[in-house]
Amino acid sequence: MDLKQKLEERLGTTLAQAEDAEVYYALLGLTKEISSQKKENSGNKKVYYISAEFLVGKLLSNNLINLGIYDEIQKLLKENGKSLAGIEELEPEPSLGNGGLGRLAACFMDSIATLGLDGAGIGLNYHYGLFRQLFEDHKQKEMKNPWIEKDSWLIDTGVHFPVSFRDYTLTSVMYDIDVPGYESGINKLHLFDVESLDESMVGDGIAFDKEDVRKNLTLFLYPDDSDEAGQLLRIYQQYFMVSSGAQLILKEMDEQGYDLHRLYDHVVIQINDTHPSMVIPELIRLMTERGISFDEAVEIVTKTCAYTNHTILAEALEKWPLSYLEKVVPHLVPIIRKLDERVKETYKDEKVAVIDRSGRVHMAHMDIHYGFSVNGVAALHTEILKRSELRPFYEIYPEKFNNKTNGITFRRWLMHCNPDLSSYITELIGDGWKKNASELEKLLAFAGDDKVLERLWEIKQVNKKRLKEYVKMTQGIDISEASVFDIQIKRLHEYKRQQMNALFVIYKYKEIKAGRIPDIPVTVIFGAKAAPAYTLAKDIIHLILCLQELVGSDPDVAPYLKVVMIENYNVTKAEMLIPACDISEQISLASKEASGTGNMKFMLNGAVTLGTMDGANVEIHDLVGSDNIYIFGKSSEDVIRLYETNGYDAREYYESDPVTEGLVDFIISKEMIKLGDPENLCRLYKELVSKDWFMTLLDLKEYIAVKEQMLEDYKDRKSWTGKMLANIARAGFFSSDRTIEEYSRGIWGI
Ligand code: 26Q
Repeated sequence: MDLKQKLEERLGTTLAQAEDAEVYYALLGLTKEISSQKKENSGNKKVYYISAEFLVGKLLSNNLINLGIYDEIQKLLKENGKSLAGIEELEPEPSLGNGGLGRLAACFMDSIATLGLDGAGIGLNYHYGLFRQLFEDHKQKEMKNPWIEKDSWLIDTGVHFPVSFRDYTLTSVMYDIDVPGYESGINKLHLFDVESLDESMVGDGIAFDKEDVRKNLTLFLYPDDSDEAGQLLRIYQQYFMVSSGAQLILKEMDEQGYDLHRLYDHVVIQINDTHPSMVIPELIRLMTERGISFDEAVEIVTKTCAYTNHTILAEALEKWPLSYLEKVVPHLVPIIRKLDERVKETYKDEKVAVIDRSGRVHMAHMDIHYGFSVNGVAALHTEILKRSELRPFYEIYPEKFNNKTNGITFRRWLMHCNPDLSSYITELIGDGWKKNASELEKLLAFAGDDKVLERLWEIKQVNKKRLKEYVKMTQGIDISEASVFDIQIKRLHEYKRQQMNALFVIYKYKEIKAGRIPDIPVTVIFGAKAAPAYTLAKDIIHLILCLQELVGSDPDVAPYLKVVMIENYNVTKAEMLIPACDISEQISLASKEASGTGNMKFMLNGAVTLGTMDGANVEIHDLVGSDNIYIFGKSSEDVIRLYETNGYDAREYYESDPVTEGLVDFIISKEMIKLGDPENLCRLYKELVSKDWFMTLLDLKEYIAVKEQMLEDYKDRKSWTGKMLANIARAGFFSSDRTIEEYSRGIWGI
């Protein structure tokens, strides 16, 4: 295939003469054409991964890599005076997810295609992904975040379905995004959109008329759900997604000539958290419409659906009031009532009811009773589900529970984001690791090889320099690649404890002010979006931005300590930050982070973890051993006990330790009040000393001590690079190819 000729045909001019933007669209078109000619993965059983979020990120480089033409295109562009990196900047990022759950769905699509499995994603085509974050007056401001241009990755399939709500029927239109596997066939990501959508109802920000559902249904990812209109819109979205998906599945069954009575022989539906749970009553409804008895429909659906739990935070477990469902999807209500009655006939324990005494539908409970599999996303998380959160269910259905530790695609999170490390690994151990990630262990043979360790250091330095230049260009902040890059990037949430890291910054600031100068400077980097209605999360962003200014403008401190909060953290920025990291901050309150996947990305790129024994950190610890990870903090058992016994008293920690007191007090010191908004700072201060629901002060002192130890150990370059190597070599387990093989064998039977 002559790629140059094909591109120039699309351009109508020579590559050398074309503008970057023209080249981008030509590459987009060519990539779509090449993947359309690939064979679709097929089989006699197909997995449908239904998810309200697919955080795919930019697709150009990823697809070029997976189609096997990345190197050729890169060379071609270079020969014609263009850079692929520059052209990629023109691609808008589809931010169709909030964080971990959405990014996991995208990694899974990549691995399902790579393993050649028959599968498809089902989701929604949000026109504005997660909001674009701006900083103004040290505060987060939300702007709309469009990604669909005249030419985009979307393919209009012409397929549509009617979706009926109480008051009207909408038409869903199916768009596809091709998902090419790495040197394999392709699968489809089906994103449903509403035909009657009206983008003009949105200004610059993210405000819009929540009532006018016909015009707004797919405008935004998870609009603010702090009021009733927001929650109803969420139910509209969820039903729109699952009804379209269920109709598609039945249509494909018909086309294959399969017997609907044996749906489960040909179809498995993986329900990604409870957001798509209405697919259960909807499928039952559609099957009874086709003449199957209610009882049989229930049995068929139960053998077809599998549920993944991603959280144990009570506030994130969906419970919809029946009255809301009556307003949106009254035709599902009698079905849900019947499903609830069956449960109540068999089990007296109120804790396992589908509908509780207050008339709320527990979506997870419906999934567990009417699905054949329940999985957690890391070993510890699954154990906590079995032992505490879902214990009554585990007692009824022990055989349904299983663990599938999360994973990440090494195509995006190593080959694409860190090409230098990627080719060096290949130079050392060959390229078998790209298809068989456990081969990374061959790197252990170089554990004592100074030349190899030195090269790992150099690659890290190059990546740090690249980040430094980017930070300077985009945010005007000077940082030095000679400093330790300490990075915490993830959604802003109290349980993830960005506030604890901010308290470390205050500690370091005070140390330096007192003349205790660190031998190696430290750069503490944050990236995080806060939900628009999450007040405390926004207060924490305010604190960090104030610290960024305080530290950066103090000539006594700035040479030794910098704080950078990256604006509008997203997948594209993660791809730049992760390869440049020395210390990976994974400091959630033990028992609260189901798995984490950023932790895996950092490890794979040679960062050393500073973390609690939470989520997949536990498995990282098991793999690398205590010498190659820094662990601190109370165990999940201790934390769970503290919650059960009401045993944590923030004020006690605050008052009994002068160091802790000094750090927390600093939040409302005159230096800070001068820079920031007293309302935000005082609210955060009060929260920390009087409530502190996620126990920041519990682990603070140990956190500071262990981080100091880490900074000390960093000085011994040989020993540090040894830790880097150990982390890279042991990361193979966290390939999403491994995770998907486990789903495939253990749940899907494909
Ligand atoms: C629920 C109700 C109402 C409105 C919104 C929601 C909602 C939205 C998004 C609840 C949860 C989410 C997202 C959860 C999520 O991203 N969980 C993360 O999943 C990752 C993949 O399994 C894990 O690695 C993380 O530990 C987990 O936090």
